[in-house]
Amino acid sequence: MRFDVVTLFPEMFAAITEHGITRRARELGLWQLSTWNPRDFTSDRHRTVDDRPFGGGPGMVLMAEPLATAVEAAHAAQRAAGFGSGRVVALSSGARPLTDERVRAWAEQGGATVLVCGRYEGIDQRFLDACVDEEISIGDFVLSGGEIAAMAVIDAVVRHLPGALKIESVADESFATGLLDASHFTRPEVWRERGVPTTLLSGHHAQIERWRREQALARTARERPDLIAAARAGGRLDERDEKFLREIAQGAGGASPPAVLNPSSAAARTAEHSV
Ligand code: 9D3
Repeated sequence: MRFDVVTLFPEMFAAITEHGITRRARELGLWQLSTWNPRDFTSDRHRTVDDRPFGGGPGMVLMAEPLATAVEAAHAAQRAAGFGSGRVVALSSGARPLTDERVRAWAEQGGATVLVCGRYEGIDQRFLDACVDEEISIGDFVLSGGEIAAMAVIDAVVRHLPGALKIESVADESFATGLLDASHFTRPEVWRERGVPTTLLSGHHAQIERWRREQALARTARERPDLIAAARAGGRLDERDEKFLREIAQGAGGASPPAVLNPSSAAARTAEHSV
């Protein structure tokens, strides 16, 4: 798999080439990265990549020509490396957010992609119309540019490539099950007077599995009730799950504060722990 990133800040991509799972996967040859700086595709003395918006307004707009020339260079390199000219995807704050489903499909499809990172107020619309196949965002919040979003996308896709993970993490299934993860604990068994849920120390694997399932159900019901509805609609909840959800809905009453005001329900959890 190959990513060619059009960016004014190529050095930022060291974050994924020099660290962690993405670094290892790249060293294993599972994916390649090249960066293309629009500044290197300018022809004026000042290497200008941006200009003031027609119609007025704050900030600067990335000019079409340096971006288009950079994309063409990226495509030529993709072809030379034995990939076809890949899809061109722009990271845009104004697009639909990427989903886990599309990330998995992307990893499965493989091949080459050109990612175009915006900066400043935005990108000349004519470049987007003429050269870009798709625009994606990573969520409804404002970043300073497309680079961190591009790295998030690459990270999300690469970890799905066969061989990228040392262990096929159960946590990775969290979106596959459609539920949030259960809590995790490690040594020491008591930390600052806080114990570990006794079930996890019991060695009863079936009980541990059930405890984790119920933790996941409870956390998801509290933090992301929309995911409970989706799991139900997708037939991913069995009768035991539904019974547990009815029980916690009873217990929750109407008086509990919104989850966001209840810092991870640490106090409630501690009460049932081993210390
Ligand atoms: C303050 C400027 N904004 C006016 C509403 C427009 C704007 C321009 C450029 C907002 C963000 C950006 C830079 N962001 C991205 O390029 C970006 C992004 C994001 O901000 N959030 C989530 N996903 C993405 S993908 C690219």
